[in-house]
Amino acid sequence: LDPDRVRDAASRFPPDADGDPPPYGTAGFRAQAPILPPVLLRCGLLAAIKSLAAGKMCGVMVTASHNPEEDNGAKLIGPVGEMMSPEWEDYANRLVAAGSDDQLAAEAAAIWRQEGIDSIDEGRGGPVGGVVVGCDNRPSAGLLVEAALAGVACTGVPVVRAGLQTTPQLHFRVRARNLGQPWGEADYYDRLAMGLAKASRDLVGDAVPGRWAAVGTDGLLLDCANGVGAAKAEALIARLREAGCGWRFDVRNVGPRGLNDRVGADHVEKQRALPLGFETVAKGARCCSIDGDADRLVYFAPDGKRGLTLFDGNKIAALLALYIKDALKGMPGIAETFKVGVVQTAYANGASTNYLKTELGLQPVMTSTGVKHLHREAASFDVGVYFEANGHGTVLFSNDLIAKLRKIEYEDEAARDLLAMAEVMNQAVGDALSGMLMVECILRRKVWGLKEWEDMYTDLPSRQLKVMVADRAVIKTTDAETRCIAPDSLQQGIDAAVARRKSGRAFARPSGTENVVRIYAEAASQGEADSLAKDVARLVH
Ligand code: NG1
Ligand code: ZN
Repeated sequence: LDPDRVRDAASRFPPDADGDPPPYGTAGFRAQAPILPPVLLRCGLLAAIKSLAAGKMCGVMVTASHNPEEDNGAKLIGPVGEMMSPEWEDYANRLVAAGSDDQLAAEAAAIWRQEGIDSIDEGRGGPVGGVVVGCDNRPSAGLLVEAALAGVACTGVPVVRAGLQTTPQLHFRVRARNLGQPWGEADYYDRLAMGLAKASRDLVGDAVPGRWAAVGTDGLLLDCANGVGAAKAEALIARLREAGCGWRFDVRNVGPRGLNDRVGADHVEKQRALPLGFETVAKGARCCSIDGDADRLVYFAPDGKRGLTLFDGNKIAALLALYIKDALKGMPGIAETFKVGVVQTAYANGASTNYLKTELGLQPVMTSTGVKHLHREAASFDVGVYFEANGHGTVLFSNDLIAKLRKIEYEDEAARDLLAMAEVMNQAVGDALSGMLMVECILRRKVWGLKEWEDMYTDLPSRQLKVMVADRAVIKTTDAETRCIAPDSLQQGIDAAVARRKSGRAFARPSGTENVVRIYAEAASQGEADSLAKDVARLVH
């Protein structure tokens, strides 16, 4: 690594003199866009080192997901399309904390040595790697992409501009390239369209299958949060049409203005409010929202009183898990050897956890918030379903299982269904467009309207609050963030408040993406859930 080239690149994107650099949070770096160019430079640099260490392509996605348009951020993508491991998050923090150009050159050189890049390269006869940089449609993207590219280029590692991409598309691309599979954007749409044709057993040919029309369901209204997912959803739908799919989609909130502003999955899930532009949609219509970078998906139906019925990540996970369980019933004798698991966080509604246990006989695994934790757990199963309540999730299939299914796919319909599901569901990361196709497919296959889906289980009333505090880091948690171990008497207070409510459950944790403490409460009635959340908020203050 040539320190002069690192210093040169860094001098073009100097850090802000005042203000601390942002820490690596739940899903990468996030902050107001003006302070981010030096952070993106460092992300590019780190992704380049990672790609050399692995001898594979890595990625940098410039996005702040569901956060306001003025914010931006970076998600780092490892060689199998995964999020960076904790060890590399530490490296990222070290580079971002390096204020001066000299400090940066020294830190980068230290990581380079620690990873033994020079000797790896000699062994391979020269550097192998590459970094692909993509972005969402925020106005600040241009400069931040340049900064990331400069960070890569100063290492000599080849860089690729992917332009506008959804986060899951970029993860898909990195993973597919490194696996030697078709990786272009068109290949992404092809895979989804072909997978859907198989998963739906050619139901795609019908606009509205007769039996299904009887449950009163029609096309899907899609709220794209005015984000990058709008154009990509349209491209996907065009590809579905080409493949003969007659399903109706009505794509709304297609931007370019108003990103995440009272629209999108986060708004719908957290505010339980209709997105802008859906005020006059008929009661009971099937709608879904994705977030600003299209890695979250929630479904909803207007209730006719300006409110809505929500189908959050847990409800989506329950539907997917039921479908998988049903498919496995079609392969007796073999299915018992497959390990099927569902991964949730403490934000999962207690009723969903209960449904998975009692109705599906699954024992959900609980992890800390953040998809990287859920993903890791899910990957330990043959079929691992994971979803955060906010709608981020997917279904992972082990290589071993895929190989077994391939052997029997010609004689076994259920094996074909599962293989098709593995094609539709993004195997790298949660993907709103993948999830949407799979949900649409399952509802049609089951001849289910929203009513049937809703009736799988009834959510316990819940409430989420955010509390501003001077220093959110004073709150420390354990047991997958369900219990506080600091400050001292906080957990005792929460326990006492919970004990005063019927079926109460509550916890508080510092956010990893915003300067707030998040409170979650659920109880037998909405009034009790609300007052429990307020009590906990008071304890946190
Ligand atoms: P924080 O801010 O750490 O709660 C939020 C979400 C996460 C995850 C990240 C990344 C909630 C309660 N938290 O994290 O699930 O999606 O953003 O986008 O929704
Ligand atoms: Zn997102």
